[in-house]
Amino acid sequence: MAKMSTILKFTFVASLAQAHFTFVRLAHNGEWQAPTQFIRNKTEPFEERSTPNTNNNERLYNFPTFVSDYPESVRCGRDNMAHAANTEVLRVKAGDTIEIAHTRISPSDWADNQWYDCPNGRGSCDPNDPDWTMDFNHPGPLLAHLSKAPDGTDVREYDGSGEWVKIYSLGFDMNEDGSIHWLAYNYEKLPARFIFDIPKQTPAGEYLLRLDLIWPGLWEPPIYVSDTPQIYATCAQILVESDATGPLPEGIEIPADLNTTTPGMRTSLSMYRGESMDDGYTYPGGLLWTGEELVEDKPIL
Ligand SMILES: *[C@@H]1O[C@H](CO)[C@@H](O)[C@H](O)[C@H]1NC(C)=O
Ligand SMILES: *[C@@H]1O[C@H](CO)[C@@H](O)[C@H](O)[C@H]1NC(C)=O
Ligand SMILES: [Cu+2]
Repeated sequence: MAKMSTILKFTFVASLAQAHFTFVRLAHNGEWQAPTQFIRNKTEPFEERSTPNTNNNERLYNFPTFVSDYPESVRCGRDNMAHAANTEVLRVKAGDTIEIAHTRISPSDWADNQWYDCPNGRGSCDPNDPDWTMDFNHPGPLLAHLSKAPDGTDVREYDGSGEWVKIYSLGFDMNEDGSIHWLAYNYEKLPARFIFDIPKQTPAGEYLLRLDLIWPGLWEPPIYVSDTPQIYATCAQILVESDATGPLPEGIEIPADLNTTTPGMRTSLSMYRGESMDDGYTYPGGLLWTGEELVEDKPIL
């Protein structure tokens, strides 16, 4: 039964009001900031260019982005550059702690009680849910990347076309029976919290901090069974103060390295259903920087 309900949930089409999700808010050292205060907003509705495997190029606020949409949309969300100049830059110290929060509620329905009255100090919640739970409707890894604005460039003018270094990922745990449990998705129940540090070794400068949850595409070689991967990117603008003297390690480029065939971006039908992990599965988004070294970002089994 559990399996059956999982399959049904994966194929449900959510209502427009609570369709999909967007990361909209961050806490700095435990203190929640206003929604979109340091995070570039999105434009809705927004017309993406025509993309394969998607029948609707007009996207609303919480809709997914596909890897073949405009590169800017894949990097930091739909029309984000139009909002960059009006978005504040959060001043942090290397080593500071960030928490992020998402919402599934459309901006036209945003109300204070879904940000400021949430149980247990969470940064977002759904007052219409009996448990105030702000859930996710898709499984997949949650990722955070940093991209440094080129020297002399204001981060509010930076489009993210440089390299991106992964500093955090939250994937799945393995159940005793070999099935997998995505920690953000949690079967549409209360998600894990997303708390991570800006590595102490991060060089001083202005950065984009990219937040995403990727629903990998379903791949049954040699053909796609379902849609391409779904991406839910937003970017915060931060200024990192730091005494670090080392360089930032090599990162990935977006969208080139978040494509349909790059590691982690697609799974077998069995993994899609949560029944098992594909051999050698690696989370998407490149290597993970611990601050000390770059490591392969594989599930901990
Ligand atoms: C963010 O964008 C949404 C949708 O375009 C809009 O409704 C909302 O007012 C914007 N928020 C801010 C703070 O600009
Ligand atoms: C993504 O992969 C497709 C198919 O291999 C390719 O045509 C496309 O150019 C790639 N996109 C990017 C941005 O690299
Ligand atoms: Cu979706």
